[in-house]
Amino acid sequence: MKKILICGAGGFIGGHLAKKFINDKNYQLVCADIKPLEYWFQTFDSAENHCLDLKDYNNTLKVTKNVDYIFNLACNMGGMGFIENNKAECMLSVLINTNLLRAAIKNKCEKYLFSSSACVYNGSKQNETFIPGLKETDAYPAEPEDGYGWEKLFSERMCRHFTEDFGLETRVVRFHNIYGPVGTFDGGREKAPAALCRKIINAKNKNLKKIDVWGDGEQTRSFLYISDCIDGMLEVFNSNSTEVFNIGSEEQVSINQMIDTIENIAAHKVDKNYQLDKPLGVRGRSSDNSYVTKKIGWKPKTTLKEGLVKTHQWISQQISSGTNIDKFCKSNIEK
Ligand code: NAD
Ligand code: GDC
Repeated sequence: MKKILICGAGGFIGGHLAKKFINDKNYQLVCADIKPLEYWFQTFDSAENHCLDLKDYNNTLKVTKNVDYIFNLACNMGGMGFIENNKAECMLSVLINTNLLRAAIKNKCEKYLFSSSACVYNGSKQNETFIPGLKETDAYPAEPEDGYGWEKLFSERMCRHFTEDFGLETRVVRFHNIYGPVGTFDGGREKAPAALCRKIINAKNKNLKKIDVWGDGEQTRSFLYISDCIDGMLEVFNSNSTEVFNIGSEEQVSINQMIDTIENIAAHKVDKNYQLDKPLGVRGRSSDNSYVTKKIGWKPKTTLKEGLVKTHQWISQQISSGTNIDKFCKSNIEK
């Protein structure tokens, strides 16, 4: 039986990963997150749950004891509304990865995965809409997103050097805008798919005909559904390659096109109030999956429409029930 540690298990991707492992008798699951348990998006009583700050080395030593596999999904992050306004906070997440790597060596852990981001990609390659998909090599020459992107790129390289110098098996995945149910959809950390679902649901519920949209709506992205994210991460983890791989979608759309799709799902048309002073991020971004498909054999299965139907339905249920709104909308990580 292997012992697995999920760091950031109280979050969106970590919660779905924990759910994937919790009923597998081959694994003993340890979950760690800085949030109090009642704020975890998904909790499992049969897991060993720790509420602690992984920026602290002693805490990383504690949770990695006798652990075989580590998935580091812990990071103080969010959508553009968060990372553009909390650059230092985002960079402090480097302490999580650094201390987890040190603890992994100390506790002789077998394998370590780091969740990087498409925010490492060179900004000058993302100045147009509908750009060619970004290949893994497009991270250099380095010009990542300010703050958050630099931390991710630095931490990628730290993983590589811990493999080269200390022999730790590391895996690195570069996630491109992941969305789906059981994640943040309000409060400032939400990303565009959840934010726009929420705005259209609220407009329909209040019979409003207009929503606020950040930017001119022509900016483009690709969005990967959570189940594809989990599958891709595990295929990279179980591979024998220590290279960095895109885990993203190649279905590039404009924000306006995504809004059209959500309007059709919600059966509610809205006008858009374009707010050009809001955090915009890059002009265009999408993943090129040719390398990860060739080397690992993974590619996404879920179309944006299919994923948005499930995401819209779940957010709609949260809003109408009102039960767990705080859990999914209050960013309760202390500064
Ligand atoms: P999330 O915010 O839902 O989950 C991250 C979790 O880490 C949170 O529950 C938070 O409480 C926890 N955390 C933060 N600081 C901590 C600390 N010091 N100690 C312990 N726990 C701490 O984010 P997510 O969407 O699940 O992302 C998971 C990982 O994937 C992160 O590393 C993120 O940067 C990366 N990523 C996500 C996306 C995406 O679109 N969701 C895209 C690119 C990269
Ligand atoms: O926040 P995000 O999903 O992050 O924004 C995508 C685009 O949608 C931006 O241009 C944003 O201005 C626009 N947008 C329009 N309306 C809204 O109401 C809204 N809310 C939000 N949030 N956006 C809106 C992300 C990072 C992640 C991660 C991924 C990796 O950048 O925030 O931390 O690293 O990239 O791909 P995005 O895609 O710019």
